[in-house]
Amino acid sequence: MKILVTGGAGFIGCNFVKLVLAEKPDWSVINLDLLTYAGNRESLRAEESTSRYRFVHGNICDAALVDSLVAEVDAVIHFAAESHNDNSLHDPSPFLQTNLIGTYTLLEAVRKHNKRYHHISTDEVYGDLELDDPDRFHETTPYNPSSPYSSTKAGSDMLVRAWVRSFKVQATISNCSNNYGSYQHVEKFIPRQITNLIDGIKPKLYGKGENVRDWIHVEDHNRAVLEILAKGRIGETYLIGADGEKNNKEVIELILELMGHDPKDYEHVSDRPGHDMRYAIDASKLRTELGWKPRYTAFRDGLKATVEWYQANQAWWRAAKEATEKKYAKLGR
Ligand code: NAD
Ligand code: TDX
Repeated sequence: MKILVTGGAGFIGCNFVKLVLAEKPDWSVINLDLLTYAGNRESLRAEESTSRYRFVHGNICDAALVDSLVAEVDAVIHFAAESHNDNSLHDPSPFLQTNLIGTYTLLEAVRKHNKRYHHISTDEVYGDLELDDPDRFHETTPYNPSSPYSSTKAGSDMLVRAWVRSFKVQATISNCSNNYGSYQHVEKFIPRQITNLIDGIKPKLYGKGENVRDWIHVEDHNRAVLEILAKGRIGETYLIGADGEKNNKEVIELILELMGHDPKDYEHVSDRPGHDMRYAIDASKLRTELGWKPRYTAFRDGLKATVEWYQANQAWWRAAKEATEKKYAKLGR
């Protein structure tokens, strides 16, 4: 099996490539990545010496390049995206380009070459829930995205569904909740707070911190993607989540405690405009149909290992940290 991974220099994509190379000895991987501010080639530098891995620096909107790479492989797993809500509120334009035009470009290539395609998406396409809502998101929840980021991801999902129906493209979609783990960009909530503490800066909580996210370890997400690739039904959507609901205040307090600080020693900063209140996934379809279950069931242990990874790998995040905190300072957050 030869696969094309897009966005493999990003957080989830690089963890996916590592998992595939480690556990699928007869698979080879091409990683197409533009190396935007969010991509880091160092994440897979060691793998570059493996003949089963090839890095291609390029844009998923480049139709000729995408066409030639898709022609070479059996399947495409599409992770590449502009992925940060705060950035999308500041400048939506690259989100429209990469998330919509990039997905369209890939779909046209997989249609032409009749290749298997898996689309990585987010639970944010469903909008948000009230804190006391008894229901969670499931595969039939109506789309109701809130931000430029989530609306472009929702649009990309719709393109995939239309290409399946109209052109019989062999595609599946997964919508996952918030991931945590190693190699996540320091602009995101958990790595930002860990690296703040390493640098002697107080963690920053948006608003009151009551917003709930449904945390899943990145490896559990990627193992679910492998199950969908192996056994998922074409045209189907699978929600991925590990019953990991926590509010932001709880997460920040746990990071402070794990790093030996007073759990109350954080700062409230101005809230994100339109801030989604709660995400929560019902992953029954994935569990019952494909037999997937998460391996990281103790959030505290997964978070502790993540803290240790950022402490031990400062060279990986140092350059991005400075640029990120300059950006947040301009936003007053
Ligand atoms: P990330 O921002 O860490 O990585 C994105 C990668 O895509 C980067 O390496 C970047 O260089 C690359 N990229 C961006 N534009 C590109 C382009 N035009 N052409 C080629 N490469 C390009 O993102 P992530 O957190 O790893 O997310 C990966 C995917 O998972 C995204 O589709 C995201 O919507 C989805 N997702 C993320 C989460 C999460 O919690 N991080 C949860 C659910 C779904
Ligand atoms: O400094 C911060 N303080 C804070 O309180 C940051 C950066 C965030 N937050 C809050 C905002 C959110 O409620 O923490 C929560 C998580 O924020 P992010 O890490 O920015 O993630 P979120 O906006 O929930 O989106 C993430 O999960 C779904 C990913 O970035 C998306 O790519 C994915 O689709």
